[in-house]
Parts: sequence; C-alpha cells; structure tokens
Amino acid sequence: MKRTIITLLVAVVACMSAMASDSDSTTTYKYLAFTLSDGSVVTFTADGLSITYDDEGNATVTSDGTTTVLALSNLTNMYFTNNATGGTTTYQTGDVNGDGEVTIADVNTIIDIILGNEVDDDVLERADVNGDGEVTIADVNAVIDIILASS
Ligand SMILES: [Ca+2]
Ligand SMILES: [Ca+2]
Repeated sequence: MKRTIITLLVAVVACMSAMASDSDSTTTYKYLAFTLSDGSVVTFTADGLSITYDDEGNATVTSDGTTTVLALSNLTNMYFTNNATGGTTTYQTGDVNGDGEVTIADVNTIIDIILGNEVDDDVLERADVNGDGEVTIADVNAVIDIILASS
C-alpha cells in the first residue's frame, strides 16, 4: 500500500508542476478527476485543492470547502480536466483552437500547423477536421465549409 501512496503522490506532484509550467499558456485545468474502481468519476475543483494521505490507505481531498475521503485501493485513475463531470472536454468539429466556436481563427490555426508551427497535441488532434489522420489543406476546406454552412 505504501508504494501505491508514493506512486499517487508522485503523480500529483507531476501534474501540479505540469500545470505550473503551463501557466503561460491558455491551458488551465479547472478540475481534478478520480476514476473509481466501479468506473464512476468524482471531480474536485482544482483551485485550492489539497490532498492528504493517511496510514489506513485513504486519501482526504479538500476542495472548495468540502472534504471527501477516498480509499486509495478504490482509485484507478487520476487526471486533470475542464469538465465538471470528468472526462475530456468535447469540442465541436472544426473548433480547432477550442474557444467554443468555429471561425476564421480555426482556419488560421490549421494553416499555422501546415506551415510547421508547434501546437498542443489536443489542438493538433482537433486540426484533423476530416479525420483522415493528417492535417492538410483539406482540413482548412472542411472548416470553411462548416463556417459557410452556419452563416
Ligand atoms: Ca474556434
Ligand atoms: Ca485531415
């Protein structure tokens, strides 16, 4: 059990430092989510979050004035998310930059990628609008089609 606790602690520290080093970018996660062994997900507001571990194998999570005790043996996964109910945030097709709407800015983001500019992996994933596995001018056209269809 000690090994599990240490592994979890390392994971938390790694996530926290990833968040800290990310502070210059627009990626800030709002929630920390735990997947329990029954497949359900519990989320906690990441702001002001504190997690402590005790000798009985429990993690006590304090967030937003609420304290929740979770058995470590019941946890199967932990990740940061912007979705209050856990899981990955879903974006509408063509919203490459993830700002909630499909606009010319998404076209520009795809063109940037085609020109070789580095972007986050999730942006790169969404940039393949037509889902053929690569980011090309065809994806630019796909986004333009979406913009034209909605206007
Ligand atoms: Ca967008
Ligand atoms: Ca594509």
